[in-house]
Order: sequence, then C-alpha cells, then structure tokens
Amino acid sequence: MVTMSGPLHWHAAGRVLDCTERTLLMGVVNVTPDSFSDGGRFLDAETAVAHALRLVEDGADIVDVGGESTRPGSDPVTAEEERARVVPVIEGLVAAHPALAIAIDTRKPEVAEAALAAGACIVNDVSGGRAEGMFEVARNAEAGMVLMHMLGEPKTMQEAPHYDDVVADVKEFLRERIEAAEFAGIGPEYLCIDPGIGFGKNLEHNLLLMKHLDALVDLGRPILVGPSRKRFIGAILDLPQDQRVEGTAGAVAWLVARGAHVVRVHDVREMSRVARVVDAIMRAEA
Ligand code: PMM
Repeated sequence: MVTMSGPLHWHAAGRVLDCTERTLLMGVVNVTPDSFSDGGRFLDAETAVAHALRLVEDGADIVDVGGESTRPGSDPVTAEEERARVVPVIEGLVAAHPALAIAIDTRKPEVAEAALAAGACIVNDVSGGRAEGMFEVARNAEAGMVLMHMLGEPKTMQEAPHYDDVVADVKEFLRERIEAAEFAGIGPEYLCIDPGIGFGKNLEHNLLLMKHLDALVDLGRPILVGPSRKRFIGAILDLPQDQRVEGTAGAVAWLVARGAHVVRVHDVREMSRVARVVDAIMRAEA
C-alpha cells in the first residue's frame, strides 16, 4: 500500500498546484512533425491551440506544449525552430485562457525562457535540467520544473540501455537532480520528478519502474509519469499507437494507485475518468 505523507503542493510561477486532493492530468500538445503519437497533426498554431483547449474541456489541469520530438531515434531541432513552433501556441493559449497552467516541454534554456516569457509556468525538461543555464531560467521565472530521467540522448537512448538496478539507478539520478536544482537556487516546492518511461529503457526497465513507482515517493516531491500510448503498451498488446487507449488506461490506473500525482496523457477525457475512479477508491475511508 502506498501511504501519502501529508499534502504536496507544486509551485509554478505564482500558481500552486495541489497534488494531494486528486490526480492531476497533464494533456499533451506536441507541435512537432514526428512525435511518438500525435506528431504532425498539430503543427499549425491555431490547430494546436484549439486542441489544447479541447484537452482542458476534457479535464486537463496542465497542458504540455512541446516543439521538439524526443521519440527514440529522432533528430534534434534548433532552438530557433523549436521556439518558432511553441511560442505562438503559448501566446494563443494565454489569450484564450489566461488562468491555464502551461508547461513547456524542452531541454533548451533559450526555448524555456521564451516560453516562460510568453506565459508558460512550468518547464518540463526530459533531460532533468542538465543543459547549462536551464536551472537559472527556471529559477528567475519562479517556474515549476519537471525533472525527468533519461539515459543518454533521444537519438541513441534505445540502443541497449543498461542499469545495475533500474529502480535504484533512476531514483539516485532524480535525487541528484533535485539536489542540483536546489543548489542552483530552486526551492524544492517548485520541483516534480518523473522516471521517464521509454527514455533509454527496455520493456523490462519500463515495467519495473512502474511496478515500483512507490520507491520514488520518499523523495518527497510530486511524481509525474507519462505512459501514454507508448511503445511498452505496443509490445505487450501488439497494437499500433492509435489503439493503445485501453493499455494506457491500465497503466494510468496502476500508476495512480502506486503514488503518481500527475499523469501526462494524450487521451485526457478517458484518463481523467480512470484517475477519478482510482482516486475515489484510494481515498475511501472506513
Ligand atoms: N514523454 C514524452 C515527451 N515528454 N515529458 C515527461 N515529463 N514525461 C514523459 O514521459 C514524456 C515527456 C514523449 O511522448 P510523446 O512524444 O508522445 O509526447
């Protein structure tokens, strides 16, 4: 059984996200030609804004706007290209919905800085804030930050990933990144952690990290997990990306029960229903 150790709040540029009351939903808005599952469909800024607003209607607490694909084997894009993709979407979202919590999914400080200036409040960094200057950008904006574990780089991360003990290794990495962020002047209340499903992990690694998600609870920060439509589901069910909703639901239900505070998903309407049911069961009291 996962025990909850008191209220957890996640601060993000003046907002406070309550991670205790119920599971939060982060809806994915990829403004890229080649992401895992929705790449190419939301390249046009107006279409991306409309899609994001639909996710909010469906129950998204946060929308995560990304302009660089991090799918296995993908090539990096320049900061200029990435910024040109995401900033108009963030500006459009802020105009349409000023109160919305917007995350910028980037590894580049210059993209994060432009996105925060445009109105984003969270930096979702799949490299765990490893780029020079990233922590300073987040700190200066008092932004929230997601520190995710990734082994290597997207281009090569799936080439025979190795761990001594995947759960202990990922936990140690996240502990070290929390320390590095705090050393750079970011208060722990701004930080959220993520084991990085699919980022330099084989099927067994992914399954073990999800099975033992509760091992991360004692790092004391909200836990975000992104299982949505990912390859591990395809490997188990032998189904393509557009048929992984039920598989995603299975993972989301498990993860919420094992201590996830935020789930990053494409199918927000469906997964918010899944999370609400699991939340109700978990919070039932005799
Ligand atoms: N996965 C993807 C992109 N960004 N960010 C976080 N914090 N966690 C994830 O698991 C994650 C992420 C890749 O998935 P997509 O291309 O389908 O968005």
